[in-house]
Amino acid sequence: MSKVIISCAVTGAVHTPSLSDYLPITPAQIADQAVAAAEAGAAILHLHARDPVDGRPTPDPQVFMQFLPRIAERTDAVINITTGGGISMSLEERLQGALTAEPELASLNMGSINFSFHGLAARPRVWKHDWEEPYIRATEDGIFRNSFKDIRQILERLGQGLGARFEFECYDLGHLYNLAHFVDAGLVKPPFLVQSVFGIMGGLGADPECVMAMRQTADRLFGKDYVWSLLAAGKHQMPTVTLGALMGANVRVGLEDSLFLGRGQLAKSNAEQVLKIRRILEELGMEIATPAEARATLQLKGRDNVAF
Ligand code: KMH
Ligand code: ZN
Repeated sequence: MSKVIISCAVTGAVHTPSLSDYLPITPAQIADQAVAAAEAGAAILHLHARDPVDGRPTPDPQVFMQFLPRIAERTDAVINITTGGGISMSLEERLQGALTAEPELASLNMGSINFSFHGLAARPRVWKHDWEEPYIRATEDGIFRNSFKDIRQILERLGQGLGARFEFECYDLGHLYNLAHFVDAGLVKPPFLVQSVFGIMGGLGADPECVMAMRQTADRLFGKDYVWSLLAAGKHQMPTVTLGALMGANVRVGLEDSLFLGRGQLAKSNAEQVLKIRRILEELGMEIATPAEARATLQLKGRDNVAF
């Protein structure tokens, strides 16, 4: 059995500061939590930036550059920059962080979907910032746009242009077929990382049948050319990634995907979630991949070739 690569998605653009006091916001908080997650066993750190003052997701490359070097000097974990950004960002904005940092790995969302989390604003709460409640509620009417042209441009600019590889985020079976189109077109070369996403409202549910369907479809389309990983949102996070790991997948955890450690228990840090999944995997007899092993598996360009 090969070793399991743990990714940690440290802050994201779904959750807002009022939902958990433990969500990292400032560059120092993002850096500290990312480094601690790596020390806990995460080989890959998936990163978004937030406005240091009000916690709003930001595409500003200067904010990325306030935490990327701080992380890089303290850990050799692979740094993976989002190109999904946050709701209402243009494609150009979404690309700014990765174009500036030239990372080894960047996320790439493989289709347009309804990506909704308006349920997070369902119950009354005291909001720390005015932007949070409308931001969350607006997702009921939002579309997360990732057209074929958008995807092609990201592959050309970041992949062919800057040597990045991708975390191909697939929320539905059709997204695997979209990826197959780009493999056939020669824009995606093996080995490529398929991050299958479960439990987002607008995408596949976190049922075992869906996990199996994703796996079987990816096997059929890509054979041995792909490296499989999965994440699941909210309460599905730990059970579903454990199921996936038992089926041979790599796993992603982190506060971007769930604010919780267990039922009704907020995670106090990203590292807590990494330690939990690590404990489960090791109890089941699996070994955890180091950053060097993740780089070798994914054939990444290496830390010497990034711009931070
Ligand atoms: N929040 C995740 C389900 C991205 O950064 O490109 C999706 C995500 C998107 O990670
Ligand atoms: Zn993300």
